[in-house]
Amino acid sequence: MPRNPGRFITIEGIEGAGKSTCLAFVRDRLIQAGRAVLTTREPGGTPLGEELRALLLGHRQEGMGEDTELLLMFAARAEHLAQKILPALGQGTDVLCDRFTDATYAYQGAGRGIARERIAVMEAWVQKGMRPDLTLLLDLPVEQGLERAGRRSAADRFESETGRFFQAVRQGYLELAAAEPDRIKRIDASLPLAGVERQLAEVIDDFLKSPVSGLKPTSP
Ligand code: Z5A
Repeated sequence: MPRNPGRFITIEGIEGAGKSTCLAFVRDRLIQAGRAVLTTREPGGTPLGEELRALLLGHRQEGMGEDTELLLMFAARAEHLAQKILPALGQGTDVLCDRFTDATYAYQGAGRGIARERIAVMEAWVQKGMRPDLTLLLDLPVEQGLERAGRRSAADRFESETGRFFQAVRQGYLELAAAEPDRIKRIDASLPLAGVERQLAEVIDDFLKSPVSGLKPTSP
């Protein structure tokens, strides 16, 4: 008998929202529920994807054009899907990914100003209708996210963007969540960690009660 496909869960949010911190909590919650889980990230997740990530985030490519940036994000994603995400889902393993295509709509779309329709063309081409089953959007005021992120190491090419850029990215994420409330769950990430984890636990537990949906088609 064929196995149920794994579930594809993504975590999104602006800089310093707490994605890496929360990824471990969500992974542990899924494992406690008896799920096999693969964690990964974008851009990256494969040897080629990690090389593309270094190009995308590094300061050596400061003048990178926005179309180039968009195409490299999707090139990394195509590799990631083929080499890692789809094989794992096919074996019944849940895939928990730090960022995916919602980040492209938020950063390259709302942030850089690339038209949504152009991103949708790339999404359809690379993903062929495949989308996350659940997306956890860690939302908090930009100043708070930047303050948290500022406690860490030197800023990469994205982290060096202005507060205005991140305001546009946050707004972009909130619009995505408003358009797809069933898939994208907004988590108030401004709270202390225990409060964030409480919300995550509730959403994950509800999600696990729902029937396995497999790979969701892209909405028209
Ligand atoms: N990008 C893109 O443009 N287009 C795309 O399609 C994709 C990505 C896929 C790399 O992503 C960049 O790629 C990203 C967008 C772009 N650039 N930016 N910005 P990334 O995910 O690797 O980079 P990031 O946003 O900088 O994520 P991060 O550095 O991993 O931050 P985070 O995971 O959201 O936060 P954190 O490391 O878990 O937490 C930050 C600090 O806050 C840390 O000290 C924690 O201990 C603390 N923290 C976390 N939660 C809390 C709470 N609740 N209270 C208090 N303190 C907390």
